[in-house]
Amino acid sequence: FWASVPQGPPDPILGVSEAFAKDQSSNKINVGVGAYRDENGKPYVLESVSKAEDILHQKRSNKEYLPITGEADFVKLASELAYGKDCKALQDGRIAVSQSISGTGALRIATGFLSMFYSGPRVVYLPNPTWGNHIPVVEQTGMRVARYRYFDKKTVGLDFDGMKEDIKAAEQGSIILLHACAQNPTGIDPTQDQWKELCEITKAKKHLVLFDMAYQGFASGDIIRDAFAVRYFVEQGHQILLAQSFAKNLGLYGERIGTFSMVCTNKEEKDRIQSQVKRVIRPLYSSPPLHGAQLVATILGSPELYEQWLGEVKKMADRIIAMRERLYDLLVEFKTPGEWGHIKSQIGMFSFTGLTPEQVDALKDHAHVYMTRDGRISMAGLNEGNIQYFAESVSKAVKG
Ligand code: PLP
Ligand code: TYF
Repeated sequence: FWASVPQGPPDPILGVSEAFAKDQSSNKINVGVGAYRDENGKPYVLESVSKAEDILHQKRSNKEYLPITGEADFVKLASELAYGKDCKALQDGRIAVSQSISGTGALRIATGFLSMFYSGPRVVYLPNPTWGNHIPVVEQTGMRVARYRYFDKKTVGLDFDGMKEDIKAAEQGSIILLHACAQNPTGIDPTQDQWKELCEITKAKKHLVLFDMAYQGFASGDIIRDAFAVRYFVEQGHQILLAQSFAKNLGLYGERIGTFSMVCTNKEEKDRIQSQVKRVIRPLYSSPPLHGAQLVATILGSPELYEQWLGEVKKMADRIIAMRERLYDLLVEFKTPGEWGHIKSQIGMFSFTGLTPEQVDALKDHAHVYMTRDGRISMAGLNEGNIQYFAESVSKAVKG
């Protein structure tokens, strides 16, 4: 049956973890995948999550199926977290929200829905560069991918003029995907003033904006501040689509918990939209998983656990910032050729170092240091125990 099926390529990011796992060296370092590690390099389970686990365990609740659109308390609390409790559209009951299989699942519902119902241009504009999985998630539903400029190699910053030009030049009514905060892989976000401009431009062109919010809390350490773009666009009347993930900010990677939502013009439209979102979800997985939704609802629904969680998000963000400063200082100390200020100015989980694919290969082959070939590093993979060796190895690779 399957003689003609060719070998598929490995995921460029998860493939790095596979190669890392095979390496026997004791000083190996994985700064590939974007998953938080604590100061000992270990996966981190948040204390607020552990407490919520205990509460759920005591409850001994049943394991019935959830509704297609998910656990009601979770969906309500999660959307308040993204849009803000005082969001008018939310209060009006005109945002269609569903639980999703984390951020990826939300994006897939989005493209599934768009491919069935969107009458505008069937093209999704993605930033260049972007998270690699965006491309197949769009293409699998028969939509086309186009790109807008985002990263300026010369300044190692945002190419804001190029971004605006490309978004303006896109056919009216195009779908524009925007990373809500802590852009992956560059670690560079528009400023609040730049967001305001983007809001106007996309509105003038009647573009449909799809926000991907996978790192709320990781950009600034402040959950509310990181929701600025999403909330501002909605305030300004944009009918956005939103993919929300709790993988990073609650450390719930494997629980696969998030939401997909669409801001509608009124409640009647929301009900119609929601009935069709259910039709997108049903053939994919019938209904979503229970446990992650209960965990998140327990935390967001308890003032005490919520406060504790905010502190834990800040702690993760602060540790990453401390690593940025330390890495910068060490690269300078080792007299590494080039300018490294961007390591400190970039935000979120990642730093886009500017290392070339050849330097990345050399780091793997000679130093057992693993990262994606675009030179992106996950800052969370660094800690006091390995950063000296990491910086020294990078310095050597750059000197050639
Ligand atoms: N979007 C971006 C930009 C990401 O970096 C990620 C990866 O973590 C996701 C979406 C989806 O992640 P998940 O499906 O684990 O929520
Ligand atoms: O960019 C990252 O590292 C995260 C994690 O197929 C990730 O977004 C990477 C690849 C993938 C799923 C998640």
